[in-house]
Amino acid sequence: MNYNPDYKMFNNVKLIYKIQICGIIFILLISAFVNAIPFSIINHQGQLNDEYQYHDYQSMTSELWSLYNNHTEISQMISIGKTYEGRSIWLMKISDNPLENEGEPAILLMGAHHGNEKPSYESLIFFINYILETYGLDDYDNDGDGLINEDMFDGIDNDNDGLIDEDPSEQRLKEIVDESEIFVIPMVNPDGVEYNWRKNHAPNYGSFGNKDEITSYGVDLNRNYGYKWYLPYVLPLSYMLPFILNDKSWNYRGEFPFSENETRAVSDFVINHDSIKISLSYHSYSEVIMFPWTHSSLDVPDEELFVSIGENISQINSYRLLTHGWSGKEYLLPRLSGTIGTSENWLYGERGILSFTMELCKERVPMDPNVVFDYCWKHVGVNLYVAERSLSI
Ligand SMILES: [Ca+2]
Ligand SMILES: [Ca+2]
Ligand SMILES: [Ca+2]
Ligand SMILES: [Ca+2]
Ligand SMILES: [Zn+2]
Repeated sequence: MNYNPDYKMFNNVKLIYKIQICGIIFILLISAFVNAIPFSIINHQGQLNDEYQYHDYQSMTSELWSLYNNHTEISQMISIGKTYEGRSIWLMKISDNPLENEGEPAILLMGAHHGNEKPSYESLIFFINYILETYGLDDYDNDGDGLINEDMFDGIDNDNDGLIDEDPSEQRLKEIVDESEIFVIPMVNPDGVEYNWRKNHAPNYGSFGNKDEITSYGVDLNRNYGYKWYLPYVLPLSYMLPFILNDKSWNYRGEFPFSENETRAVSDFVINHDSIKISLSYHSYSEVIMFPWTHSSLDVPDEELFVSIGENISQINSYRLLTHGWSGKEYLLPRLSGTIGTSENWLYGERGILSFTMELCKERVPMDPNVVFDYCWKHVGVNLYVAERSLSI
């Protein structure tokens, strides 16, 4: 094993015992959930009229432990660090031989850099659930139409029955899991999730850390990654300086690059795992797919590769691939309006990882269960596609 000391594999036997008892209840709930989902999505029956119940940090943690305990042959729970308020930032590794570092092509999936963007982690919890519960099953007829695997994950209605991707291949899923390593951090910012707000919840002592008393709380973690971090001082107007430099702003980027526990936890993990080829960082909302640079309208060196992967993702989830800024005019505004300190910029600029921003949904937190199932299901397909694509990079 090659993890640095921060990455503690949890081995508290007592706790695991307790969780196993809770786990029995959870397993019943989860299996009902998982089995019900594909059909409710596929049939669009809309029988669940109640508002969807999103996870919180505690229910996610319990569920991940329970899933891990039931699938230790292909998963590993790792704490990559702790938040200011002491919550573990959980990473689920999914692959065969999970305790070994096999150096297989890897992908990194992240949610909740912004704590109030609930779909970003919900879709990843769903994904973990689906993969762990499906792995190793024989090919089966998911939609009960008598045909097996007639409509795979590709965003296309392969059998022309009006339903999209309703019966994917279980064998293909197993092959992808066996050949790659899938790292999932559903909640990068658990403190933000707890407070249901965008930033983390570490205290600020003035925008430049020069005050004696707490002036506000929280840093926008997706402005805190250290790539070309000082650029705004050269071109201040393009980079929303008043917002990123003000500790009370929702976009406050912190005192210095990687000043926050959460961004350090992610970057330490990435630096120690150089087999990561592609990353998807989930946010909500607006149904778009973006990629670097976020600070510039220049093409990236791997522009064609980004566009080709982005177009395939777009085929699966029907989101718009944003290649040249919000203005719709090439080079008028940089992608993301000149955003400094994003994980995408750092992952690609420093680590060479093909990093995408995924903006889920048409609203920040949809409450209609059918809408939730729909974006969750689509992005199982997206995540599997990306894992498979990483094998040939
Ligand atoms: Ca079928
Ligand atoms: Ca199937
Ligand atoms: Ca179909
Ligand atoms: Ca299909
Ligand atoms: Zn966001």
